[in-house]
This record gives sequence, C-alpha cells and structure tokens, in this order.
Amino acid sequence: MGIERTLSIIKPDAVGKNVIGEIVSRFEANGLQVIGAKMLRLSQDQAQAFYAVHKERPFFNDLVQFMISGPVMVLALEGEDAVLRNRELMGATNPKDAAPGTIRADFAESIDANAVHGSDSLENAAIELKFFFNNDLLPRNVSN
Ligand code: IDP
Ligand code: MG
Repeated sequence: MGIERTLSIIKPDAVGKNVIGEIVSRFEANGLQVIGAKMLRLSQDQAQAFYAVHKERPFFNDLVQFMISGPVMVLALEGEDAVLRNRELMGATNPKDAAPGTIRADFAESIDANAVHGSDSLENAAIELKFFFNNDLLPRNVSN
C-alpha cells in the first residue's frame, strides 16, 4: 500500500477534554506524521456537506449538531498505510466496542461523542483532504 495520506478530525468532545496533544502523540508514536493542521469551528453547511454520505441515516442531524457544537482540530496525516493505520488507532465507532488502547476506548464517551473522525478509504481520504486543505500547501515529508 505504501505511503498514504488520510484525514483525521479531533472532534469537539476531545478538544473540550484538552486531549489534542495526547491524540496527536498517538499518531506520531505510530508512524503517522502531521503534514497539515488547522483548528476551526465547522458551520452547519460545512458539517452537512462533509457528512453528506450519511444524510439519510437517522443519526445525521445529531451528528451535524455535535460536530458544530465546538471547535475541531483537522489533521492531514501521512505515513505507511496511513488510512488503515489511523482507523486501527481510532478503534471502533462505538467506544464500547473499541479495543483497549485505542483512541476511542481511552477518550470517547459514546457513539455520538466518539473523539475522532478518520477517512475510511484511500479514495475518501483524498476527497476529505481536499475538503479542508489546499493540496499545494501540504509540505512533503522531510523527516524520513
Ligand atoms: P466512523 O466515524 O467510525 O467512520 P461512521 O459509520 O462513518 O463511523 O459514522 C460517522 C459518525 O456518525 C460516527 O463517528 C458517529 O459519531 C456517528 N454515528 C454513527 N453511527 C451512529 C449511530 O448509530 N448513532 C449515533 N451516531 C452514530
Ligand atoms: Mg466513517
């Protein structure tokens, strides 16, 4: 699979818990490098557009309201098998099902407030990275 890029969002619950650094440390300790980062507050239109794939799901409105409830940290991550590696570090969507030691097991409260978003495929990673970052602005990985 090689070197990939993926999108992570540290959600409002985790930002509010003051664990941005702890979450970023997990990425850094596991072969993912932060190559882009910005803190922002999503508008309702942005949150609806970002999660458009879920718009028919019963939890869509709750998800959008939660994602606009406070600031988020958006990260572009790069590394070997970055998409899958990030998903493994995140753990299952419902923190009750998340493996011990994963971000969601350690920092998430519920399936709604579950600490992080991560792209679920290389194709979606490219789409989601474009949503937040101008690709020309992403620096190349210079450290390894
Ligand atoms: P993922 O974040 O693990 O990729 P998705 O199925 O893509 O999970 O769902 C996106 C987000 O929608 C989840 O992270 C979670 O916050 C929320 N969500 C998913 N399923 C449910 C549900 O059954 N009830 C409430 N919220 C849900
Ligand atoms: Mg998903």
